[in-house]
Amino acid sequence: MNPPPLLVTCGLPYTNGPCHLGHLRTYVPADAYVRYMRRAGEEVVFVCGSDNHGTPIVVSAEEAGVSPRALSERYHKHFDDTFRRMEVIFDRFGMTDDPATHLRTKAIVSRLTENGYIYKQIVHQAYCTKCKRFLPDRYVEGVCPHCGTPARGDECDQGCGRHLEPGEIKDPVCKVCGTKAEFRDQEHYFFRLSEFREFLLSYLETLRGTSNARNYAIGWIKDELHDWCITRTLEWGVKFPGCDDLVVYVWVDAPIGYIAFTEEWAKGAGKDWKRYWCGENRVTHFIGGDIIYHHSIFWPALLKAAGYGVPHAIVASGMVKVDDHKFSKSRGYVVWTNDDYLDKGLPADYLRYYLLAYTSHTKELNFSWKVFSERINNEVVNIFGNFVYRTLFFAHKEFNGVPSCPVDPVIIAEIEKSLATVDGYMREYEFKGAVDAIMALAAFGNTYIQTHAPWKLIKTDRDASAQVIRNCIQIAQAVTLLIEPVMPAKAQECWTMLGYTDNVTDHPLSDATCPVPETSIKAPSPLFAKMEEEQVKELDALLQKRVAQANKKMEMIPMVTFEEFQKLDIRTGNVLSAEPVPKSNKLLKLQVDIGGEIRQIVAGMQQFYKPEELVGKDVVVVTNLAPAKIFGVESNGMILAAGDSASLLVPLRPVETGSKIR
Ligand code: B3M
Ligand code: ZN
Repeated sequence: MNPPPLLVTCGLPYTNGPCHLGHLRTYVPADAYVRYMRRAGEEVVFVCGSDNHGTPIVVSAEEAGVSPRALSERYHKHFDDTFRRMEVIFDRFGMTDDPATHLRTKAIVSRLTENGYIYKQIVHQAYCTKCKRFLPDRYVEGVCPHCGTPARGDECDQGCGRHLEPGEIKDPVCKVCGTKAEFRDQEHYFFRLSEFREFLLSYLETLRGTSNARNYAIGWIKDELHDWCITRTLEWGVKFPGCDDLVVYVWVDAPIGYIAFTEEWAKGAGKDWKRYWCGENRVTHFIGGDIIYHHSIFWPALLKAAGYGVPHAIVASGMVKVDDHKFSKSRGYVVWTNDDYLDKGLPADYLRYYLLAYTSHTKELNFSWKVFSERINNEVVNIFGNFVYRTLFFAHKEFNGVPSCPVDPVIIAEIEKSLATVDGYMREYEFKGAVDAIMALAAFGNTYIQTHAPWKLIKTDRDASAQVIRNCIQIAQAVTLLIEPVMPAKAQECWTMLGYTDNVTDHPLSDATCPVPETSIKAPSPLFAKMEEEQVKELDALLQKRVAQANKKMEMIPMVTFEEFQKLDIRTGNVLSAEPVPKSNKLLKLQVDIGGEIRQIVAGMQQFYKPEELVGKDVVVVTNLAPAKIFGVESNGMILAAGDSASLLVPLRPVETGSKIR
C-alpha cells in the first residue's frame, strides 16, 4: 500500500507585526523541504495561515486603535506577500479567524466534551482592579514559578520555556497600566491533559522530526502533567460552544487552523482532507524552538482525544541571533525581511542559502552582514557561480553548445553519490548537510575543470577538450537540479542557460544523471553578483544605528512630576559615627543625625573614605527610602554621592542639621 501523502505545515505567524528573520528560519527550510520532496517524487501539500486570535493580537490592536480583525487582515496580507517574495509558496495560506477554523474548532471541542475530556473548574485568575478586568495571558506579566525568570502570563518566554497556566504566574502586574494584579475566582473549562501522560510518553518516543521536539517534551512531562485550562475571558476568538462570554485559548484554535487550511485547500483541489488528518498520516510540522511545548504536548493530546490522527513529525528550529546578540526587536537586534533585505534589492535566494547553509537546523543561527556577505561571496559566487559560468562560457565559445559525446561513468558515479548524500540529509531535516553536499559537487566540478584545463587541451586535442566540457555540463545540470529547493530563482536562470525551455521544477531529481540534450548554448551572463564591500558596510551601519537608537530609548529615564519629586524626603544630616561592616570590604555603617532623629545607614564607601574622615561631616540623606538589610545590617536611608569615587554631596554653606532639600 502507498504511504499516506505528506502534509507539511509551518507555525502560524501572529498578525501583530511584520515578518523578520526569526520567522524565516522556520518558513524557508520548510519550503525547501517541500520543494525537495516533490522533486523526489512525493505528493506534498504545504499549508499555513496567519494566527489572528489571542491576547497578542488584542493588545496590539488596542495600541494601534484598530479592530483585531482589521489588524489581522493588514498583517495577513503582509505575510502572504512577503512569503511569496521569499519564494515560500503555500498551497493554502488561510486565516484562523475565517469560518473554516471557527467551525473545525467548535467541532473538535464538542467532540472533546462528548468524549468526557472537558470539565469546569474555578481558577484564580489575575485581575486588574484599576482596569477592572481579568488579565488573560499577555495582559499580565510577572515571574515564572518554575525558574524565577520574568515571564508572560501564559509562557516563560525568556527562561525555561514552559507553558504557564492561568493563576500560576508569580507577582503578576497588569501589562496595560502597570498595577499590581490580584487573583480573583472565575469559572473556566479544562481539558484532561493529565490523562494523556502515558500516551504522550510513548508517542514522543517514536515521533519523527528533530530530536529537540522529542526531548524537551519528554523532559517536561516526565515528572508531571497537569490538566489544561482551555478558555479565556476575551471577546475576540472562537466562542467556547455553549458559553458566549468565553473564547477558547488561542493555542486550541491556532493548530486546528492547520486542519482548517487543509480543508480549504482540499475543497479547491477536489481532494479529501480526511486523508491527511484522520488515521495514519504524514503530517509534518515545522515550528520555532519556542513553541515545542504546544506542538509536542497539547496538540497530539488534543488530536488523540478528539479521534484524529496524531502528527507524524515535528521539526523545530534553533534560535536566531543577530550580531551574536539574542534576537530582540526592542533592542534593535532584528532584520526585517522587507525593509532591511528585500527592499534593498537583495535576492531572496541569498538569504535562503544563508538560512539553510549556516548551521544545523536545531542549532543557533547567527546573522551578521559580514558573515552573510562572506558566505555568499565565497560559496555561492565563487564556487557555484564560477563553476557554472566557466563551463557554459567555454561550451558556448568553443562548441556553441553541448558537445556530442557520452558522459564519463566516473562523473555519473560522482553525481549519483551526491544525490544519495543529499537525499539522506534532507530526509533527516539536516538542511546544512544537504547544502554542503551540493556545494561539494560544485566544488568538485570546479576542481575538475581547473585540473583538466579544457582551454589548454583544445589547442592539442579538441575531442578531449569536448569530453571535459561535456562532463562539466552534466555536473552543472546536477547542481542546478539539486540547488532548486535552496535557490529556486537562480536555479531556473541556470536551467535556462543550460538550453532548457521548460521549468526546472518540472524535472525530478533523478534527471540529474540523464544526458543533457545537445542544444546550443548562448553566451552566459554571471548568475550571481558579489556583495560589494560598500553595500555591506551600509547595511551594517543601518543595523548598528538601530541598535544605538534602541539603547538610547532604553536609557531614557521617564519624566517625574513635581508632585512625584516631592514624595522624596531629602535632608541634610550630620555623621555621628562610622565603622566598617564586618566581613565586607565595601560597606560602612554610619549613624547620622537627621535633625533630632538618629538613623543607621549602610553606604558603599569603605574604599573611598576612612571612617574617621566622615565623622562630623554634613551630608545629604534621602530619609524616606524603604528600609533594607544590607549584609545583614539594617539601613534606613541613603547618603547621596556622585561619580565613581563616591564624592559626597555636601551643603556649600552651613545649614541647620535636618534642613529639607528643596
Ligand atoms: N502564532 C506564533 C508563535 O508563538 C504562534 C504560532 C502558532 S502555531 C499553531 O511563534
Ligand atoms: Zn520559567
